[in-house]
Amino acid sequence: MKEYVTDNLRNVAFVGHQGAGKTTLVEALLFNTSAISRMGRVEEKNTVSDWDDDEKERGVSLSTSLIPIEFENTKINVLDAPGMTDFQGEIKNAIRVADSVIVVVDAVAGVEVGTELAWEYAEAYQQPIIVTINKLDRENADFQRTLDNLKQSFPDYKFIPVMIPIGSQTDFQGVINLLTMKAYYGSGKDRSDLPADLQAAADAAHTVLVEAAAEAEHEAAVGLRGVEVQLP
Ligand SMILES: Nc1nc2c(ncn2[C@@H]2O[C@H](COP(=O)(O)OP(=O)(O)O)[C@@H](O)[C@H]2O)c(=O)[nH]1
Ligand SMILES: [Mg+2]
Repeated sequence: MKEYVTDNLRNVAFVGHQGAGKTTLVEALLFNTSAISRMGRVEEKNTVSDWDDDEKERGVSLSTSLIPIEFENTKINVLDAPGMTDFQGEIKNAIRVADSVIVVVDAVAGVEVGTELAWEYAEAYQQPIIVTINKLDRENADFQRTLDNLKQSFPDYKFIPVMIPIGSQTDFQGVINLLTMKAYYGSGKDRSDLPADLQAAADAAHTVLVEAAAEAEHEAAVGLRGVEVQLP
């Protein structure tokens, strides 16, 4: 792997409740950046991140794996942390050493104990948080319900979608990126125009995103931070 200068290095912790899909997401990122030619599956005990025999046996992550991913001249050191609350130390340390945190949430189960625990640590270390709502292809998955659940669970935070789903459950087809205002289907490599029936919803969500970015920029400019927290 080539050498990267600090400006092109990112350390990102993947956290969330056990089974939300963190390890599978890391596998998909490795596949979509061509680091691997075939996507492994947790059930097949052949993912890159769950390399430990105990992890393969139990089908869960037991310790934090460090997975380098290269994307657009940037090296992203992904810290795939366990989700089980037994491994709080691993979760806390992954969050402490990261630059930002991705909280993975299951769109069927919504916010779970492991989600709250990871959020607490991310807040304590004042980490920027990105939420990935996962498993939208599963029965009973609901993007809006999960978003509302997040807002209720973490009222001090603003949740602004950057992508919205196309279809849901068995009809889940892909996502609309509200930055590029393009649709991405399947593995997401190919982009296309928005489906006509989602144009209005995408325009409205795009406006909310642009306004939130402008507001955040304004807040940053006037130096207001809002919530003060005590480290545990
Ligand atoms: N249907 C569906 N299953 C998923 C998805 N992501 C993960 N899974 C399954 O959910 C289970 C837990 O996934 P895993 O990546 O180990 O979750 P982790 O504990 O958060 O690392 C595995 O059986 C995965 O195959 C998804 O987007 N859709
Ligand atoms: Mg895992």
